[in-house]
Amino acid sequence: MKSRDEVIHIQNKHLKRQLERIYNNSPFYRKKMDTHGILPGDIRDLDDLRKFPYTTKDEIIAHNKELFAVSMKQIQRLQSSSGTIGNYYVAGYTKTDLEIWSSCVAASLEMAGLDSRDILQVAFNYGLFTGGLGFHYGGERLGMAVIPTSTGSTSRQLDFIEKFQSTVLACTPSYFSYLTEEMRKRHIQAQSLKVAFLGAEAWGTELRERLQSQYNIELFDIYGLTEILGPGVACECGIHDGLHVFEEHFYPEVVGIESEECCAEGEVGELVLTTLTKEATPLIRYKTRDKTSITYKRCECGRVEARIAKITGRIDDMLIIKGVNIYPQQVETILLRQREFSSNYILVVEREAYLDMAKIFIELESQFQGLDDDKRKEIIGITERMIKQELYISISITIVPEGTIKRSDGKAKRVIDRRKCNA
Ligand code: DLL
Repeated sequence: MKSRDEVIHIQNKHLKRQLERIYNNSPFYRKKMDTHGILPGDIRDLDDLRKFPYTTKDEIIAHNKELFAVSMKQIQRLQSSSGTIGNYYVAGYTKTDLEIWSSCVAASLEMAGLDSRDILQVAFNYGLFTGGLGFHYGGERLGMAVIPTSTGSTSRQLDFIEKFQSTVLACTPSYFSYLTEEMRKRHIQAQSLKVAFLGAEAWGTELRERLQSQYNIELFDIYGLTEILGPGVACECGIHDGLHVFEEHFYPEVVGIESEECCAEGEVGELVLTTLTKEATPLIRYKTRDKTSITYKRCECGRVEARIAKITGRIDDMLIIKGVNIYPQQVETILLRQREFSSNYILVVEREAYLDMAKIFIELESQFQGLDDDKRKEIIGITERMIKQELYISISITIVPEGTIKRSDGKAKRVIDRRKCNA
């Protein structure tokens, strides 16, 4: 394993080459650097990088094609983030970019102790979304048998696990919750499954504890985004104390959400990423809008790479209800403290007579469907009080029959903000 100094040395070397590349080949960055009077040689190392202006999502969507630092002839793949026409970002990959991507995903799988004897079932969507193909090539690179079940068709998904004894599942946490719910209902043991990689949306430690206590499956959090790569920017090791960033390829910073100043180690802010080796669509100091903190302490596993804390949501997802700022993830954390509540819920915000009203509709876990009215009232009361005490807002909770909340095989939609429609 490398020392911290070696990692920084490699990063500085890559950064130098990256700045030359973008100045010479990316019209977007050439213009940005000229506007700010920056030449590649002005930034000698990572400390100097603070002089470089941030890159935002709005900018890269507006100047998507000018951002490319290679011609279409050198492109081997395009992937894209979701979004309506005119509001999504397309990332390009050269042959080298694809090799680096699969090596990052393969390294993530290895961190979980997996190898070529494992069978990886990829239940992320295949297509423009990076989850499916990202895991697919990462698994193949490690020599695993890869089953591209993609999303949907839950019966077939479970059938494959049973028939072909998949040992690893990769999907969103909400789809994993749904699959385990179905396994329980259908009395499927799925004993071959030993590891699941969950990512593409935020999920808390409460969900991990709940799922791991029911199934003997070790859950690994994997993070990534289309703009930077796809899955494999950072991943947990077996210690599960933060996600190791693949720092040879991505330089992470955490900056104040309002101040945009660099945060101290451990302080929560916005994650900013620089791609150090990406050839086709390089990004410098990209503001991800994801909330986390960073530590450079050596992990108990021995690795020295920086670790980011579990992402606690997107800054854009922040809701202002009656003037109070809350993140959906904070609500979920409180809900899941009651073991009777399932992770199938929806938070509805609306405006009634000029007042914001927030309501939660939630299902009970299957084994608690028979809960009597008194007990239902009790857990509702406890949870409503906790929300009031911790988030300073009143949210009413209603328990709905099992199956009412729409299940998701991709990123789940947990919030309906009707105020936006009425505005
Ligand atoms: O979600 C890439 C991915 C696929 C990551 C599969 C992990 C597994 P996008 O669709 O571009 O790419 O969405 C990126 O999803 O900025 C975060 O807000 C969120 N996100 C991704 N991974 C995590 C995670 C993929 N582990 C956006 N925890 C990011 C929390 C995550 N949020």
